[in-house]
Amino acid sequence: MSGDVAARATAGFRQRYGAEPAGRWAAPGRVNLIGEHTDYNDGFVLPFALPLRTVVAAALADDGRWSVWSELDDEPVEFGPAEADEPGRVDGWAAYVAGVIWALRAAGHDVPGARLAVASDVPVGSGLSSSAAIEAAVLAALVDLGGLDLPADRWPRLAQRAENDYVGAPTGIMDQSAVIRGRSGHALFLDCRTEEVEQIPFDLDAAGLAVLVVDSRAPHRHADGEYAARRKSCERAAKALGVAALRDVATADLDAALARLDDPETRRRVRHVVTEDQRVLDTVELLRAGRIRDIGPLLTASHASMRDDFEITVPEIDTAVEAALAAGAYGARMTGGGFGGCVLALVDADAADAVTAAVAAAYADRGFTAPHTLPVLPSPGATRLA
Ligand code: GAF
Repeated sequence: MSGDVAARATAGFRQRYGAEPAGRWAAPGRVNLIGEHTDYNDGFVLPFALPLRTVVAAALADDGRWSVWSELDDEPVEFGPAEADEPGRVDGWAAYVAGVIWALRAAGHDVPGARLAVASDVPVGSGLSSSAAIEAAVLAALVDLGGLDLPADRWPRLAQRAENDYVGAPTGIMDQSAVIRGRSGHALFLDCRTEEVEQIPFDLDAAGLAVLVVDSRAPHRHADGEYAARRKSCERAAKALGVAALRDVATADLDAALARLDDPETRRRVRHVVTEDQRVLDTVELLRAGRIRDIGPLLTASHASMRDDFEITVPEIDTAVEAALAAGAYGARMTGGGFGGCVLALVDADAADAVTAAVAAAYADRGFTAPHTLPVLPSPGATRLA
């Protein structure tokens, strides 16, 4: 896969369907600056959209069916309303497309038949939300092509429904919100209960800073089952504490809440979520005051909490964080659901190469597969391309 991602989607469309697409729609991947496993606890998150994007080239089809080609496969996947209306009937990567169609139809929208070709620079399985990217790009294409009456602030919930109920992954609303509502130069402060957002200025260039994303290349270890288990354990804890969600446990009441829980593992899970919500709020305060460097210790504390309390990190991830910090990063943490995926590190722009090299050297010492590191800037969310 080489060349510009939009050109690849267009070329794929022409080759598969022998016609010109009516348009091209793009949606990015995301990283989460801070606020992990807080979204499904009705809490706070602070992600931003990446410059890496998924592009869908598409046109209407008058047979009322859908055909989707992706550069991950040779042949297009084809289906009609019967398959789209039954969660699970379409599987693999195409389930994210069918899921969006399912969620639109379930919400009463008249989804037009379409042909779609998908190309992506968002790596699959790295924890950068390639699934939310394809959901959002397909959603943008179908809303536009069909002239559907669906304002963009309702897209995240709809895309989440596709993932929860069609694909069957019990994720929260962070990823879809980030890739749809992200804005260049800003992090998205999202209250996952009310879906209220505030765009928080995060101008790395002006501050002489960089955010490095390190793809740990760690094999995913039971990520789906462990994610679902964490979610269940949080829901059980909320019930035991008599609150609607762990977001309702105030930081000042944390010790009292922990004292009411018998199981030490559950106490650790609750402590992570409640302290992580507070770290998001503290990070937002610092960024509002323009103090970007000062968020470093909060990022690192978030990592320690995920490692020790939520227990979702793996050796490759911890190694990358430690090496980045030892090489002078202001802060570093795992980003995303865990059990592999990526680390982000906040560094001086002119230290980016040294930190990248230090992480690679630490990996080599431990005999891990070489990591892949790239600097990223907060980028725009889902959009139609010119
Ligand atoms: C994954 C999920 F999709 C998100 O909803 C969120 O829970 C995240 O893990 C952890 O913060 O990306």
